[in-house]
Amino acid sequence: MKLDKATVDKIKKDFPILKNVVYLDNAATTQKPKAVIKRITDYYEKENANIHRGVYKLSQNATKAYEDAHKTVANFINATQEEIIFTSGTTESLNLLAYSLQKNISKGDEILLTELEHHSNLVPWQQLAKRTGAILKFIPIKKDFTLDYKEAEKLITEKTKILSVVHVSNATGTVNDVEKLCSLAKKQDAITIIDGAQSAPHMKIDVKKLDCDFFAFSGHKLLGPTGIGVLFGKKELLEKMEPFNFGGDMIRSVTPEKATWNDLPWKFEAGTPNIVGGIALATAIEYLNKIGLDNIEAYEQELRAYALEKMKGLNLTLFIPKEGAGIISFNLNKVHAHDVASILDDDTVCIRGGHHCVMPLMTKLGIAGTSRASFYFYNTTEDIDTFVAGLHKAEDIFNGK
Ligand code: C6P
Repeated sequence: MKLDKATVDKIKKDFPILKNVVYLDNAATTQKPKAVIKRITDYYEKENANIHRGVYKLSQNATKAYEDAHKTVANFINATQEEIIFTSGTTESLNLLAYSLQKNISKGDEILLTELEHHSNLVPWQQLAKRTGAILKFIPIKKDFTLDYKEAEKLITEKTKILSVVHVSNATGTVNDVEKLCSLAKKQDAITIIDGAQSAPHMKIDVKKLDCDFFAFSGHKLLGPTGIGVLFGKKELLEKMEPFNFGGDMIRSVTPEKATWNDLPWKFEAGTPNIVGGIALATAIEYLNKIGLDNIEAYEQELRAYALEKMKGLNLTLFIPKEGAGIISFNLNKVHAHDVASILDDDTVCIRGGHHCVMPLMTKLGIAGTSRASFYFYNTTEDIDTFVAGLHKAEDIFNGK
């Protein structure tokens, strides 16, 4: 579906909340279309039952819908159903890995990240390093906010046991060449992990093409509900890994002394899962598929170019690469990021101001935080006009006009 003005205007009507706000904080979370909201209410009104337990029809239908949701997610990223674990979000997916991969890590082993990592792909590895004596290393960024791939080549050595990298930076919009990094890491037999929180909602993901071992993303950043996320893992690795949570659905058999584990992916989904979250996530993905991820990516590039052109008259510093995703991080030179966000809020424009959960990156850049506008396919050039008008207003207020 080509995203021209008439189409986007029509799409916008699918999102009830967008009647009330200009929403440009899509990197934080996205708004939900009526189809997703309806799927949640329909489930609770007509279909609610626990899964993998009941012999009655209601439970069997819920089980089928939940299992089918795994298939929908698998097709979305070119994986198989057993390789898709539902978690509560990217953060939990990465924490699961940092626990379950612990047996692969010994003192002195290296875990390689980048300087662009979100805290969710940094702190779990800091904790793993603390537990095991492993060493964290970081691929640096250059002045243009892109990764230094020459340094990456030097940093990936036989000591590298895990490479865990962000695909698209939530702070700068930098799109990392994760395929290249994974291929370099594979030559050293390292485990490769991609934090896809900011890529899966905005570009076509093919885990076979990326050839990564693991890929994590969140449902709420791609039209789905909060509290549901995904961990893709290659089957042969998931089979060898120990579960992270124990009890309920992940069990095959139990004696007073020991237990054995269920098949994939249920081995990693302990307890009663977020059933409705998984089912509504599938509805969100079906909605995205109708539009097409390639169309979404291309349209967001148009919005980015339009916004950057419009922002030219402002006195600001940009913290983005020349080419990047639909995320614009900037500081109005005289106005604190929180003040920018508050002034825009007066005109019902939602953007984020702050450190964006990437404090080490902010420290490296010598700033406390940035203002950040992040786009999705339901945004329009009119949204950007309102946003830029708000920025002029903020500048005028702080210039005493
Ligand atoms: N970034 C933002 O405003 P969760 O919270 O688990 O759904 O996602 C965590 C996460 C992991 N990696 C990246 C690259 C992310 O951007 C995020 C979430 C939000 O930028 C909230 S801080």
